Amino acid sequence: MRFGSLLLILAAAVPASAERLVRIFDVSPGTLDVLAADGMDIAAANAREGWIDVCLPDRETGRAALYSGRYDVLPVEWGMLTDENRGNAGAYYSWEENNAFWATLSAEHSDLVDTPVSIGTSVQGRDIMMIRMSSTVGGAYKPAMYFTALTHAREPGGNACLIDFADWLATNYDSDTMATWILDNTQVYFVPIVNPDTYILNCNPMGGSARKNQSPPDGVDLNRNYPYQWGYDDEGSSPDPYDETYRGPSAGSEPETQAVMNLIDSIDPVGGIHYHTYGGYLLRPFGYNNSNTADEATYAAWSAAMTEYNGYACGQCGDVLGYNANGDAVDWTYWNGGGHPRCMAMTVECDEDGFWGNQSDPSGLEALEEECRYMNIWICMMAPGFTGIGEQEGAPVSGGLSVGPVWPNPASVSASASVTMVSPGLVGLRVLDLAGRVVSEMPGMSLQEGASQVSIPVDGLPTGVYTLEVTGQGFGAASRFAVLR
Ligand code: 0X9
Ligand code: ZN
Repeated sequence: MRFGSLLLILAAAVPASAERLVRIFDVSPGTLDVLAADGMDIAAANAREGWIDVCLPDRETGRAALYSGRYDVLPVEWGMLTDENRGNAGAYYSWEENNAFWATLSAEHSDLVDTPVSIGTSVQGRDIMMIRMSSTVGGAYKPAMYFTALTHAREPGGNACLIDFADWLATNYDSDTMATWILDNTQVYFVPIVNPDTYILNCNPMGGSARKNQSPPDGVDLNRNYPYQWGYDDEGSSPDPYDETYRGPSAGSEPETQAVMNLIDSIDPVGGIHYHTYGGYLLRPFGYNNSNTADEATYAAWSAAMTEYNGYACGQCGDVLGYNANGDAVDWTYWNGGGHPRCMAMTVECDEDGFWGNQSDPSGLEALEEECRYMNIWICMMAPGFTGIGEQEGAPVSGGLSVGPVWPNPASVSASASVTMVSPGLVGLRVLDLAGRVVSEMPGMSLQEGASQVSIPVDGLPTGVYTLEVTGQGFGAASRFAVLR
């Protein structure tokens, strides 16, 4: 007892070394390189507005003057947990609160939420937990979606967005068309805390803003450790073990990286989001050299639709943040050269004030969760209809007829599909929306034996995921496709 109170007094007498976020304005394109060369910890950046936030020890905030005539020392709670919020993460969710939330969600919705399972252990031996959600309704093949958070241990806003989305899905299943469609047609995999060791340290006792994992001597930046183009160059990714963007001794060296990789390689997701904070961005590959992927047109269209309401800035991280970064999770997850097909992977940088800005503001956190929820819903409803991304080619032959994939997919002006008949006969073609409503019906047509190309009217359809249904001679077949406007 006496020993315990002595420890408490000592702890109160030694102030934690406070870290402050400092916003440097009017930065030129080269400023980031200079900051990185000086070993500065970049917290966030906005290339279009010309500012960079850096993390500096409390007594050294004046160093910002070296880089610009204009800078602001940001409020202390933007950069760290305040004393009263240590241990419980304030309005955010601590490690313990996460464990309780996911266990309760799975117990209360056991038909929708699997029991949390470990997909690997961290450097310090903590379980990295994964939770799968899906309903018992639906076919044998249900495409996977993935969502991760807290790769960077000081970014709890993304974790809150995952908790909100999982809770929304479970609570609204059967009453909301989109929640029902997502759980009936997909499997949603959550990894809410990729980097538990440092997250726990950041919550208690440090209240801090550490980014890397706990690998000796100073941690590895897990978002530089993924094997695709790992160490391509030293821009935004460092070979120096003491740098905040240290990429590790080898590609995929870290147990936390391996846990996420093993999961993605085993579930072959069609799409998903790696959550980070902050700035208000929706980012897409490639981050390593700022080049477009083969799916740039689709990424651009999805990004515009996903940010319709929250106004997040979209693009590659080189364009939006102003720096490239190799070895990051989104490039590797998109890439099909590892153990999974290519996947429409994206990064969200939540729009909030610093890392811990909503710690005492639950309403701010709720607003953040809501603005991100729409992006989560949208990608879950769109990615499964995007042929070539995981989707099985066409639909299985059902009795006397079969239908191939709709092309192009996504469609906008016109589309067609190949219908194969075992014997000549009359067929009916309908297009259904996600709620199963008939949105267009074509006049019955008679088809010859073998394959015929039929055109599908898509010009009047809004952006969304649809099913082409073909029926005839007592049989039916279907093919899913997307329309993008
Ligand atoms: O630098 C990062 O790892 C991310 N920003 S953060 O402030 N959370 O550290 C951005 C990574 C974005 N990468 C790609 N779009 N490829
Ligand atoms: Zn991050």
